[in-house]
Amino acid sequence: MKTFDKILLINADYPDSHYYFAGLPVGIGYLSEVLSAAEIDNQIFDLSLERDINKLKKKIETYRPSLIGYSLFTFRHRYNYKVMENIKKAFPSVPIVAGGPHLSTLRESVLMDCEAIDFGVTLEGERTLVELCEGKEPYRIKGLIYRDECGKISYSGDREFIRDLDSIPSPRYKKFNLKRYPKNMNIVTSRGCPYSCIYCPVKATIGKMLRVKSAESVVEDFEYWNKQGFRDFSIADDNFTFYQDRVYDIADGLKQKGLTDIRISCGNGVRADKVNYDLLKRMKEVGFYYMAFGVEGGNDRVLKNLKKGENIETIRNAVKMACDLDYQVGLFFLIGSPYETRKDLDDSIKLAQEFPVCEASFYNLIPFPNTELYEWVKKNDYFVESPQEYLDWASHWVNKPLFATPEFPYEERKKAYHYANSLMKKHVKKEARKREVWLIKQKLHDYYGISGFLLDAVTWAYTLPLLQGTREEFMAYIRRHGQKEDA
Ligand code: B12
Ligand code: SF4
Repeated sequence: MKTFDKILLINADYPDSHYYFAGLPVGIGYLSEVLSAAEIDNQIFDLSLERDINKLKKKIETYRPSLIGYSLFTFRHRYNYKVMENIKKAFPSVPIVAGGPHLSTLRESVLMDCEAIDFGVTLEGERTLVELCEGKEPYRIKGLIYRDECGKISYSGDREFIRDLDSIPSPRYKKFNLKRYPKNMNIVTSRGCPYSCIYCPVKATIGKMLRVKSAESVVEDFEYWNKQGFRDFSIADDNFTFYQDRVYDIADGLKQKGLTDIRISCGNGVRADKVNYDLLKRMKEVGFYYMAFGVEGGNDRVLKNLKKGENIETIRNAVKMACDLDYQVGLFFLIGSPYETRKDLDDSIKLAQEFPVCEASFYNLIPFPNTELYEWVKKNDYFVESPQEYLDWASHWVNKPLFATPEFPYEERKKAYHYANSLMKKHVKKEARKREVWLIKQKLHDYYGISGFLLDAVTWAYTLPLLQGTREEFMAYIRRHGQKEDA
């Protein structure tokens, strides 16, 4: 007899943000799959898609779950606490279990701050959730935060990582209405990252130990989604190229399976010291077209202070290789790393300007709890916003420095963000347009099945009137056409 036999999994909403409707949630995809494998009935409600709490309540009324699972990032957690409180008020007898990066980062304090949450799950949720549903006593379930009979919040300790990722089924999103999501499939082929970058929350959210899926199983995922009509894929790993042999095997597998008409982007960033010319060339041959690099700083002193474990020469070489191989390249930089000065930032800007990239973004650093950066800012009393406040709204797209140092004061940081991003907008203009034209060309090819000279001619005719326009007009044009195509 299962304690919970009907689970409604909810993807959080992030209102008023750049991240409104972020696409298919991979974590919930995995959870739904393992619940189904354990013969536990489950359904999904994606609040970021529906954006209507009344609709959610209706869903609960009709589906009548015995447990509600809520997936949370730290970003906009307060709004989602309110949603859970609202649900609890309407359905007091249905327990709520919350999981996701927010729970792993802030742990017991989440249950202290939101009384509506009955259970919290840290790190990977698959096995913890199934054990909870199967009725194991909470104190015996590793990875579970729970309230005991006296209401005291307890934690049973971290669960061991799933070492063999092939042992859990890959998400197939059978419970999702796939038609309502962008036709770009997120693929996650590994979990964890062994590096020690001082600002990175990944070790808290999914662990420092790197676990990877086998090349065969990754190729199977591509093949499955390609058969469902998907041609665009985004690798969302933190460290996709760590084991280079595996990447070669994936490339061989894609070729053997005849998956020659797919496009793969590495938009979450790869490490410059984990690629080389031959590897990038091989990846390009099998459909990889976009490569982002987390550069972070413009000189070795800044990189050393971030414990990035790379130097500028390695980064410069890797970016050059990717540009030479005609990848669309994105570069990400941080503003205000420990001991960074305004002059150091000029090194970052100069570095970005060396390359014909289609994207270069500068972000204010976010100190996440349980990172070395957070402790450093706290120890030095450098916060200008209180973590309790900014953890709710800080994103890389908001120009509000969260801390400031004597070397790089608040106002200078703000100006630097604006200055660097404005300069980059101009710098990437040409390549960004090329990318947009290229994307239109791919869409024309997909929709009308044309290729070769005819495709070039149609793309030219389609995009020519726009090439004189501003970037904004151009983007508006693409959006309009995107809508038409999707309708
Ligand atoms: C892909 C991704 C995104 C995508 C999201 C796509 C999507 N729809 O899911 C996009 C680009 C939109 C995105 C945006 C942002 N992201 Co992001 N993202 C990631 C990334 C790279 C991979 C996430 C993933 O799919 N992992 C694979 C799955 C299997 O793991 P998972 O999602 O964590 O799910 C597991 C567990 O968390 C748990 N779980 C999850 N939900 C639930 C629910 C229940 C009920 C249970 C029991 C368990 C459970 O079980 C799952 C299976 O094991 C992670 C890095 C990472 N490695 O975690 C960062 C990461 C999660 N993002 C992060 C951040 C900061 C952001 C942004 C705020 C960026 C910014 N600074 O502006 C925004 C906020 C967006 C938002 N919605 O809140 C941080 C999170 C820190 C935190 N404490 O919240 C991470 C760790 C990256 C980082 N280095 O900073 N992101
Ligand atoms: S390499 Fe990337 S994912 Fe790994 S610790 Fe550094 S920033 Fe985080």
